[in-house]
Amino acid sequence: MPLDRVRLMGILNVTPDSFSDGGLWLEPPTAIEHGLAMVEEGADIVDVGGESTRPGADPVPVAEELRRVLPVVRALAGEGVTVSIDTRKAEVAAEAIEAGAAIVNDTLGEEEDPRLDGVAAVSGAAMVVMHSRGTPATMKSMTTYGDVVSDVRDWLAGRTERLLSAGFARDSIAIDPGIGFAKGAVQNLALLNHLDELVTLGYPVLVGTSRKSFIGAILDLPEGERVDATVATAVLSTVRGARLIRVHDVTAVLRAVRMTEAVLES
Ligand code: HH2
Repeated sequence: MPLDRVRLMGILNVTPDSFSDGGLWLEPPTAIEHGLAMVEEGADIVDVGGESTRPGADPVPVAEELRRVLPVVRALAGEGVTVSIDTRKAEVAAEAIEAGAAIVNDTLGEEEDPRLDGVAAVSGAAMVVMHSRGTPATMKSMTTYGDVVSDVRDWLAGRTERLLSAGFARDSIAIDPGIGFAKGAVQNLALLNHLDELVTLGYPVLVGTSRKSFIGAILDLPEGERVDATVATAVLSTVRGARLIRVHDVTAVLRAVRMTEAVLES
C-alpha cells in the first residue's frame, strides 16, 4: 500500500470488554458490516482484535480469540479489505493470516515473541511493532523511563533490527510508540510531540490515540466525548510525519488529516 499520504486503520474490536467499542461488534455479521462501513468511510486497513489490551483486561484463551476473530477476518479479506490482526499470540496471527490477514499488529512490545515474528516472516505478512511493557495487568506500574522518547526510540530501533535479521523486508515493517501502553498521560504527550524523532528511524510510523484515557486525563472528558481531541492528535501526528493512524472515527479523522495534508503541501 503506497504511503504517499496518511492511511487510516479502522478499529474493529470483536470483544466484550474493549475500552471504547467493547460489546458492539461481538456478532460476526455486525462486526463485518462495521468493518465494511469503515472502509466505505475511507479506512485503508481494518484492524481486527479479539482481546482487549486495556489496563486490567482479562486474558483471553487462544481458542476463544480465534473464535471471535476468524470469521470476521475471513469475510473482510474475502471482500478485498486489507485486514490486520491485532494480537499478542503467535497461534492467532498464524490462523488469521491463513484466513486472509495481510498485516500482523503486534502489541506485545518489550514482551516480544520470536514465534510471532516467525509466523509473520514465513507468511510474508507485514508487521506493525508497537512499544509496550508487561501485560495489560502490569503495564500501569511500568512507566519509569530515563527519557520516554529516546527509550521508546531505542527499543524500536533494536526491535526493527531483530525483525530484519528474522527475514523481514524493510518495507514490510511499521513502528508505533504505543500510546497508552505502559505510559502516563504526560509521557504520551511527549511521544506525540516528538514523533518526528521516531520518523527518522526510516520506517512508517503508526499512531493510535483514538479516544484513549490520556485524552480523558488532560481534558477531564469521559470516553464518549473524546472524538474532537482524537482529531487534534491525528492532525498533530500528520504534521509530525505519521503515515498510519489507528482510529474509531474514520470520517472525522480522515477529513482533518486530508485538510492538514493540503496545508502541508501548499
Ligand atoms: N491501541 C490499542 C490496541 N491496539 N495497536 C497499535 N498498533 N497501536 C495502538 O495504539 C493500539 C493497538 C488499544 O485500543 P483499542 O483497541 O481501542 O482498545 P482495547 O485494547 O481495549 O480493545
